[in-house]
This record gives sequence, structure tokens and C-alpha cells, in this order.
Amino acid sequence: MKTLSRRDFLAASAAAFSAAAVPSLLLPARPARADGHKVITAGRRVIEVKGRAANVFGLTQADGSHGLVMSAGENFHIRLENRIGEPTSIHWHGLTPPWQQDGVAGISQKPIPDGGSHDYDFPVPRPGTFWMHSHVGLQEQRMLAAPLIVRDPEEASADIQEVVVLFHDFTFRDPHEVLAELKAGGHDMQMMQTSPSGHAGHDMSGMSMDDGHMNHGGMSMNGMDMGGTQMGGMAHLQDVQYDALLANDRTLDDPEVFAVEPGGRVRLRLINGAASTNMWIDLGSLSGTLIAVDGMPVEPLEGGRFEFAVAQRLDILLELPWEAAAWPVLAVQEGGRMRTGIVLMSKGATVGRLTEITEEDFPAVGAGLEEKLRAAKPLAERQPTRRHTMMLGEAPGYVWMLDGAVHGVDRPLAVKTGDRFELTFMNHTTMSHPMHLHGHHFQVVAINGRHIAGAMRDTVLIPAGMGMVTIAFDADNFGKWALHCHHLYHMVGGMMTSIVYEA
Ligand SMILES: [Cu+2]
Repeated sequence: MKTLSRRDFLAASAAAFSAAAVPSLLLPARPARADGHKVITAGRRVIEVKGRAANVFGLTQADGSHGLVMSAGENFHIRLENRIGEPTSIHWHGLTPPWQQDGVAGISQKPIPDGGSHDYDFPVPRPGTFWMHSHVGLQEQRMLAAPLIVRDPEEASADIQEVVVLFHDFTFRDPHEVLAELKAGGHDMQMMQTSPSGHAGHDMSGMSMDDGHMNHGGMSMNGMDMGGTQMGGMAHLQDVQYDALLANDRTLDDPEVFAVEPGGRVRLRLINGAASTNMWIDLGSLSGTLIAVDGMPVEPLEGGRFEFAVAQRLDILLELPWEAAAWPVLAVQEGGRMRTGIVLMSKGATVGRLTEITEEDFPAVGAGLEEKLRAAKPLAERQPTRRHTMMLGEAPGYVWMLDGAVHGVDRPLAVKTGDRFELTFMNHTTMSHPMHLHGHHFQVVAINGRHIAGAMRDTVLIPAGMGMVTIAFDADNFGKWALHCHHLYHMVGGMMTSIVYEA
């Protein structure tokens, strides 16, 4: 039997899909620009995962490009059209727009109905690797996400090849089914010990494991193998079983291959667009220089492996060797072996077969990288004018809380323009949490009470096992802003609040 090429497969699948009467795809083609706005359409598309057609969402322009590339200094002049078949809103993750244009349904705007559109127009002064994604329900799990790259005009003449990769964790299942299972406590819990050096956690030896708050999903930790936990903290890792990890929609048995020059320079713009999977970036035989996280420059840091929490971005500069070769850039799930990636390949080289399973377990993602990062452009030295310690909590039934509140958006933290706000997250739960603040960039200023002049970010991971991270930001963007865990099922499970400026 003749096997279909990837292109044939996708064409056939798309035809079958549209024949099944998806109204979004049957609408006439729209103009590329409407009233001077560039149009981005939230729509449906078909990708191939492990030989099967998968119906997912996407954010595409009229020319078919996924997401957006623009230059710092331009305006974000976008008309977002909703053709996904249900209401949505899209958040511009990492941009700092006026709060009414932040794209969070329930905070900054009403959801856009199917068939409707919403216009955005605001200046984008800063370059960086950002992304856009749904802020409604579980749509992000179905890949309603895309890159949002803001190039620095001053770097336009630099001889550096840009490679953008959006990573994702993929399931064929309906995410609502996944959530229902998590709430019922029927998921496979994957317990994992972390070594004392593996993350900056506290000694858990004094803790009673049958404390109410250590229960999870109705399951007592007493039943778990506790051997050796005195040696370090305990993390409860990815509780959703995924079918695959994807890099730019592809699995590692059919990866995207980027043609590169031997001796050339490459800037990787990596986006962890996973719904709930913290990852490790593994450069294999290469070593890279991390130059920015979450779109904000850091002091250059050399390495071959980098921790990469949900919703974070890594900009890594590579100087390729002078040889004909193929260099995979891999992303591996924490605490597991599933991986994905892309391949950089110079002329004359061939790609060997890459397996989707690593030979070794990768540890939990913690604060190891975070402790080493230093902002290239830190906040000005200043005493905080407000401080708050926020407790990250959990309750049986997959309930996640901030300061004891479930979905506490209407119980906001108060802030006033001009404040220097210092916010400490204390993690009393069994899982780590990538905490994201909208509308601002913050600096990581302490980890487990140890002060550092850490990275400027918009998303920081608070490790499990009493992890404690302090961030600081200048209150310079008036409005009402979401503050939440970016693990999609934690957010939907209640781990969301807001920060509201006093008039
Ligand atoms: Cu979380």
C-alpha cells in the first residue's frame, strides 16, 4: 500500500473535516486588512499527530502564517476574528497593553461570540519573544495559541537566523473529559522525589504527610511510597497523560527541519505553549547562550540544558560548528521521558531517526535556572511601598486556591500607581505552579528568602514542597489585571485572582 505523504494526508484530512460541515471553514475568504487592521483569525485546523488527524484551533493571518511577527515601535493594530464555533478571547502574553485590551474574558473584555470580531490598537515599545493564547475555558489545550514575536529594529542588520518554536502538550481527548477525571481523582499520579540539590525546596522531614492540605484529589499521600523523601522535597508532576509533545505542531518522528549554515548564528525563540507540562530544553551536543527569558534580556548564561516552565520563553543564541551536521533542539517533559523537538540541519547532512522517548528520566523543573539568572536591565533600586505574601493552596477534588480563595478575581490585591510592589508566593501544595502576572514585567528578587537580582519575567515557577519566590514590580500600568497559575487545569480549578489599581 502506498503511504500518503504528509501533504496528502493533511489535504485529505482537511477535506474530510470541512465536508463534516464546520461553518468556520465555509465562510468566504476575508480581506487581509480591515480598516487598516491586520486580521488574525481564531479558527479550526487539522494537524497530523502520530498518523492520526487531529482537529485543533489556531491563530492565523490571511496569508496562512501562524501568529504574528512585528517590530518594536509599531502599533499592535489587530482585528481578531472568531471562527472557532464558540466564544473566545485571546490574551497577548508578555505585552503590556492598556488593560481593556489584554484579552482576558471576565476581566478586560467580554468574550467574542463566534462569528464576531474585536479590534486592538496599542503601542508595542519593547522587543521580545511573546505569544498569544485563549483565555477562555480549556481552549488553550486545543492549541488556540501562536507565537507573537516583536523584533528589535536595532538587530535587523545582525546576521542571525531566527528560529521560532512553539511547544505544546497534545491529547486526542476532549479536555473537559481530562478535567472531569482530574476532579474525580482518577488520574495517574506520578510522584517523584527531588534531590536536595534538584530544587531549592525545604526539608520536608518535619512535615506530617497526612495534613489535610497534603491530600490531593481525595487521595491520601499515606498510600504512596515515601521512601527517601526526607532527603528532599516531594513533587507531584504532570497529572495529565498526554499522547505527544509537539514542536510547531509536529512530533519528533516527523520534525520540522530548519536549513542552517555551518558556522552560522541562530537565535532560538522558544515558547512553552503547553497547557500543563514543564519541560527541559536539551541542546544535545551543542552549547547555547541564554540571552532572554520571557522576552526580557538576561546576563548571558551558557548551557546545554535549561529549565522551561509552562508559559515561559527562552531566547538562546547558538554558534553552529563548521561542519555538515544535523543538530536537534529537544524539549523533554519534566520527571519523564517524552520529548519533542526540531532539527537544525546544514547542507549535505542527514537526520538520523529521533525517538520520542529519552534514555534517561529528566528531573522535576525547579528553581535551579532561576537562581542563576540575572536581569540585564533590572528594576531601579528602591524600597517596596507594598508587600504581600500569597499562599498557594489546594483542596481535594482538584481545587486550587490563592490566599484561600477559589477563583478569587473579585477579591483583588490593591495597588496604586507609583507603588513598588513586592509579592511573595508560598507554595503549600504538592505541585509546582507557573505564576503569571498580566500587564507588567516583574523581577525575581528572592528565592526561598535568599535575595538575588534575578531575571525580569512575566511567568515564574514556584516549586513544590514549600517553594517560596518573591517578585517585585513597579505599578505603572493602571487597570485590572489577572494574576494566575498558568497550568491550565489549575487555573480552571480556581488558581486565579487579580490585581486592581486604586483610583
Ligand atoms: Cu498551578
